Amino acid sequence: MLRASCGALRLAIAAAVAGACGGGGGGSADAGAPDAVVPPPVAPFPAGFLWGTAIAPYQVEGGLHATDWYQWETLGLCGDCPEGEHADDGPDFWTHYPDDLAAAAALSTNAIRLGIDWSRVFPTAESFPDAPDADAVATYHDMLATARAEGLSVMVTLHHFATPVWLHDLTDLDGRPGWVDPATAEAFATFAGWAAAEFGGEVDLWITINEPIPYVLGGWIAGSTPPGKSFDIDGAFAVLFNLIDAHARAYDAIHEADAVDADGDGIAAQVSIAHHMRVYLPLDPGDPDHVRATDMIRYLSNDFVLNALVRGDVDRNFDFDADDPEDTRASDALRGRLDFVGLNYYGVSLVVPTANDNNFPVIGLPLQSNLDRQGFDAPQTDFGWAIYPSGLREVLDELQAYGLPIIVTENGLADATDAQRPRFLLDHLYELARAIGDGIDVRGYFHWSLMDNFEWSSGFCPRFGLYRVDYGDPDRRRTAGEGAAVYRRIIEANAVPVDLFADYGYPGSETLCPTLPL
Ligand code: IFM
Repeated sequence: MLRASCGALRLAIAAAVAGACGGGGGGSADAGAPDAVVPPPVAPFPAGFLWGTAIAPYQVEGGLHATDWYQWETLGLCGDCPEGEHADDGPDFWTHYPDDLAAAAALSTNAIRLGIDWSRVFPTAESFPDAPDADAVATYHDMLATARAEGLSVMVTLHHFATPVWLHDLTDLDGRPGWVDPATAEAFATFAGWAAAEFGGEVDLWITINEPIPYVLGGWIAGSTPPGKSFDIDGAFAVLFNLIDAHARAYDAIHEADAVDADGDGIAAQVSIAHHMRVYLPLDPGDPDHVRATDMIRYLSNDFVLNALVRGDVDRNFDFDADDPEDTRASDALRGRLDFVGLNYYGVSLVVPTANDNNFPVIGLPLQSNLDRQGFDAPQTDFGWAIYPSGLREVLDELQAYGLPIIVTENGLADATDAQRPRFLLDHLYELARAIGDGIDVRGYFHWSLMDNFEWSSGFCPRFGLYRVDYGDPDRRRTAGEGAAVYRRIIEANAVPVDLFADYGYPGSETLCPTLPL
């Protein structure tokens, strides 16, 4: 069993946060200059490639008061949240969705990833599962119909961080403990089956759970998201195993309930998770402890959930295999439960090792912020994240071990001025096109995000949108940035026009948003 010190881990997280709050954006000295030399042309994207944007209910809809996240924000439970910034004051997609979906289509996209919020359709325990809120259901139907009328195939997410308060009540965690309770996994499968039966005629692409690993790390290790537990190791692994189980059950429920081929491609439903993967690099590659810590984090973060849902392997003693008596090997209840891999890719983390004196299997921690202070030379976003396009290819290569098609379900950056987004898009989509040219089966790309939105415990400072939202305007006016124009040019060419590289570089970020660990 590998061991780590909670004290040391806390210190490392504190260091990451302190680093994040102290420095400016920017990057290497010449990072703002466009390349003098344009890269060689790269093969076009395949016909039928899905070009999309992504959003999530709690971050854009407003009014989701029957969630743990609403409690987190409004009951003063989030110590680090920016004062006075609430999801309710966000872009109000719930009202503006007809215009927003038209704006998505105006980018020439042919797909959108959005969510159907569990608490919106089932606001109370009593309503679940037989008495959904009729108005909410009708609005979601209209949203889907509007998207399709705009020429957008819809990918629906069923759990994107927010959980109904009747399952996860931050004021009564003993009574309603949420995802630490296997009953929540069962309830989620019921919800997924209900959603597939209700909306399957309009939807073929389903994401059950968004980013299981960041969800666990934020809520039960870093304490930066509900329920705000710090280094609750037992809780973290209980939640992780329940999320894996929940996906597998939901996968079966969706396939059973959704028999309608909405887009006419012969397949009624394709189901996955949105899996966050990063590149992890040792802070000191010459130190075996750093390398070992990095391998463990990469394994837990990138591989663990996929091993379970593709192969049925759960390595319960964290020794890099599923061969031991306590492990689960080739479980029929888990394996084969991904039709594709939904990949959320945002970049790179350096890893520092920590002492091993408790039962936490991670022997190091990723330091995401201000990587330049650790000798890492890359431009940074407003959120302090290093821009690392080649890492997209690295994680795509890692995914080849699973033999599944891939859809990039999220990729993007916080960039309030839209100065970096054009080049970010060019660089990441160039990597993607090259990967496809080299034979990697990538079927689509969804940019995070369609419009600026509520970035969880970091509030509104990080602006991820292709459309800028004016939060000072009662109508939340949207304005397309330069990134939107470049994204549209790429989509319309169905290729990366390499001449654009000469026009865009990475100017230093002018806005610095406070970041959270992980
Ligand atoms: O905004 C989030 C999203 O909810 C999940 N993936 C990462 C995004 C940017 O942090």
